[in-house]
Order: sequence, then structure tokens, then C-alpha cells
Amino acid sequence: MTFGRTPTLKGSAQTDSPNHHKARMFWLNTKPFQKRKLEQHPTTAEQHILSPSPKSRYKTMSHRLAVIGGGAVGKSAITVQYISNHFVELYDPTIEDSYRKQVVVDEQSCVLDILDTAGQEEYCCMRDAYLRTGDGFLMVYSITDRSSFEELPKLYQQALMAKEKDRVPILVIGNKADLEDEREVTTLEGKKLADCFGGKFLETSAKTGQNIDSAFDEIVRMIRMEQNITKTKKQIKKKQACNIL
Ligand SMILES: Nc1nc2c(ncn2[C@@H]2O[C@H](COP(=O)(O)OP(=O)(O)O)[C@@H](O)[C@H]2O)c(=O)[nH]1
Ligand SMILES: [Mg+2]
Repeated sequence: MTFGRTPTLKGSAQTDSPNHHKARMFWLNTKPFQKRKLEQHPTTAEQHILSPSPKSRYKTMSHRLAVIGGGAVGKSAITVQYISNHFVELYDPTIEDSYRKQVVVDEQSCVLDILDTAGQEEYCCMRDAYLRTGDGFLMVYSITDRSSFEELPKLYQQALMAKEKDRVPILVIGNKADLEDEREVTTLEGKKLADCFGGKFLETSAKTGQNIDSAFDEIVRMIRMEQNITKTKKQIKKKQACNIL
């Protein structure tokens, strides 16, 4: 289910077009980890019995994902395949768009705010902004383009620096897996790179749909795990502070 999708932005060649930033600003202006009020369900007696907390029925977690990587690796095709179940043949490197989708992963509902980036940041701070505020990243290269694979370590360092953390939820994606004959990067190389990032790895095809849903499910799991670790750390700190007092 898609809702709140911003109009498709076919950014002009001029990178200072205000339209070009619309999708990113929409995405950046959403508060991280915010609980969002969703459509209200009819309150039947059964629902009251099933849900012990009436408040929790209407609230769900929101996660911000940024799809990042070099040009023409399939970032937009992956995002559109996930949102609308169709393959975009057209290549327009200037499109940057944000999408919102409500999903259920491991029987738990959440809302995904997805930013399909276009890599046209005219200032470093633009990229910094979405790296800093993203909860998780789909880091995409094309298995048919070795240089797109070699770009990722730099991007990973930028993400760590922007978030001021030593670990962030990252799923490395080797896309265009349907083009086996044109392969330039082995599956093992992809896995090893993901290991170096402390992340996970999947090969996908936006064309056939291979592993597209799994990729988004996986990054949601990683974000949840990271949030649980942060929460536990905070609780331990709080407990320690109480003990000192
Ligand atoms: N065969 C194949 N082509 C793909 C795949 N993903 C993207 N493409 C094509 O590669 C080109 C660039 O894709 P796009 O999503 O626009 O790249 P982006 O710049 O990373 O957003 C387009 O012509 C797509 O149709 C894929 O999985 N398999
Ligand atoms: Mg694109």
C-alpha cells in the first residue's frame, strides 16, 4: 500500500532547481522513530479484547531508509519495483523521489519512509543530511559494473561520519542479478564487503523482482535490532546512574 507519495520529480539538469530537493526535504522533515497515527479501525468489542492497550492499536513505528549508491545501478528500479511491482526500463539519473509504505515484517507493522537518492548533491551537506537522519541504508551496486562496487567503501565512511557512529544498519545489494553473463563482481566479493561494513548482503534483480521484498524486510530487521541495542544501552546507563545516586 502506498500513501503520501510525493509527485514524481523529474529533476531538471539544473541541480539548484527547488523541485529537485522536494522529495529529500519531505523525507528529512519526518522525525526519526516517530510514532505515527494511522487510519482508525472500527472499534469493535472483539478488538478491545484482542488489544490490551487501546492506544497501541493506532500507533506504529516509522523507519527512514535511504537507497544509496552510484549512478545507473538500479536504485530507482529497486524502489519502484518494491512500491509498485513493476520494472522501470527508462533511465533518468535526475529522478529523486520519496515514498511511504506501510508494511508488516515478522508480524509487526511499520511505516517505511524511503528516499530514492539521485546522487546529485551539489553540496556535501545535502548528502550528509540524509545520511545523518536515515535509520538504515540500502547500499546498491550493479554486479555488471565493478566501479559501482568500488564506490561503496567511501559511501560507507561518509555514512559513519554523518551519523557519528561506528555501526549503522546497512544492507549491501548487488543488483542486476539477472545479467549473469555481464557479471563483473562475484557474490563472494559482495558478501565480504558487507561483512566489512558489519552489514548483510543480498543479490537482487529489479527486473525479475528477485529478493526485492526480502531486501526491505531485512533492513527493517536490522533497524529494529539496532534500536533494541540502543534502548538496552540506555536502560543500563539509567540503572547505573540510579545505583550511583
Ligand atoms: N537487467 C536489469 N536492468 C536493470 C535492473 N535494475 C535497473 N536496471 C536498468 O538500469 C538502468 C538504471 O536503473 P535506475 O534504477 O534508473 O538506476 P539509478 O540511477 O541507480 O536509480 C535502467 O535502464 C534500468 O531499467 C536490473 O535488476 N536488471
Ligand atoms: Mg535513480
